[in-house]
Amino acid sequence: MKIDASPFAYEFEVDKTALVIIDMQRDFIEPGGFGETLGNNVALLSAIVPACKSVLEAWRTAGGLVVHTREAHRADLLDCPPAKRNRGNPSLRIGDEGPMGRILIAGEPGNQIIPELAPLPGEVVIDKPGKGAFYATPMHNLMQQGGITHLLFMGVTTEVCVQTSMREANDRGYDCLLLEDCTESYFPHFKASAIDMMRAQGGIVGWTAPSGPLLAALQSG
Ligand code: TIU
Repeated sequence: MKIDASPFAYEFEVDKTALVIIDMQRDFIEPGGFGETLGNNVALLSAIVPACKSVLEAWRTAGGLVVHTREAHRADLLDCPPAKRNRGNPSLRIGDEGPMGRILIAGEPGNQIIPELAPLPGEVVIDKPGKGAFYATPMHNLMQQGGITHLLFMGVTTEVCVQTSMREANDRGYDCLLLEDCTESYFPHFKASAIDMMRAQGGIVGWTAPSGPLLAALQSG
């Protein structure tokens, strides 16, 4: 398949491509979670949910591999460096009890992916202790075993976990496309800048495109 993208057309084969949905978990999208403890207005992020859902459903129908990530720490916090826990003096720290359970801890209610985008049985779910999907996770091994060469990115936040993951993927040799209307930041100008910098210099980190051309390509097979 070939779709219009920036800085030029993006070509991929569905069976060698994974849709990677970064951290669409309650911690970032709902009040009372990690995003809000950092001082952010979380209301901005839910606007992308319908577009993400359309892409996810079309991708499932096409039979493509789906990967969901969650920023998640062990209950004993052994995978959470004190520097991360203390940075910015948040109102509630990672591991503290919040309105949706312990902040950013695997298995807690706040750590679940929002119901609209919930993983289906058999889809890959990666719990990651860092901002990137590759650091201290089996992501690269799983993609290599699955013959995946191309990654389509959605999720939050654009300039933090999405950008970090896409840069990690680019350095490992994947051709990456970021879906512009399926990613969001607490800072709209950071979203715009992150998109610009990733596709600049001939696609130095990868490609970007709105979801429309992808949906159209998937529908026409
Ligand atoms: N704070 C912020 O913008 N993001 C994160 O801490 N994690 C993710 O982006 N998932």
